[in-house]
Amino acid sequence: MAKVDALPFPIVLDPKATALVVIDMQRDFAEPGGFGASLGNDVSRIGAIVPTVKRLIEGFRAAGVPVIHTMECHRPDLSDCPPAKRNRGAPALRIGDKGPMGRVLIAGEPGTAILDALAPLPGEIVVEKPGKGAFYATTFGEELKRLGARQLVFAGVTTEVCVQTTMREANDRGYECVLAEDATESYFPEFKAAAIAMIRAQGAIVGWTATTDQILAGIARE
Ligand code: TIU
Repeated sequence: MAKVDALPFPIVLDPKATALVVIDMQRDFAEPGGFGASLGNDVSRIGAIVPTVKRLIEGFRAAGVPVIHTMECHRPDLSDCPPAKRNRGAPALRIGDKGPMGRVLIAGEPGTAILDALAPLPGEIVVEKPGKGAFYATTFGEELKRLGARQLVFAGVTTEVCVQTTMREANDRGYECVLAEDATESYFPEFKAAAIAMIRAQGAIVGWTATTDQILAGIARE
């Protein structure tokens, strides 16, 4: 068992029942010309966590603990994109529009791909999700059951949108969730800080938070 010096108190992870879930580390959120930028965001903050996310992924691979990747994306015919999502706000490019990296947030387009540095290895689970949470309209829940996972470590973007939504969904389903605080990022530093604080408040009401070093120290001890 792997004791992690998390907040608000240590958590013991069972590497045989743990998975790393890397949320939406896609070009669309990290590079100019993608979905994140189309919403008016400065995407440069996202690229800065890539080396840390990579270290986390490689540590889990080395420890033989499964790594799951998610991607927020839609079918080319947009049949899984609610009009309310596509029409929200006044983005420079809407979901499905042609941008400099192909059609925004559409499965298979260059801009929708996971960043090269964090590319899934053959055999790793990749969950394509139409929502912010990874459980909605996907096979994520079944994949976790198949793996026998009960504890989930989270990384990726953005902290208060897809990461927090998925952690809340997982928490409600009985999973123990740990957020790698330096392997997640938001376009809004104050939202990242608030999400981390609210996740671990009230005795880990949504889950735990820990640094990548703390998590890997626990996992690697095994
Ligand atoms: N806009 C924003 O902060 N995030 C998203 O739209 N999706 C994810 O968080 N992946």
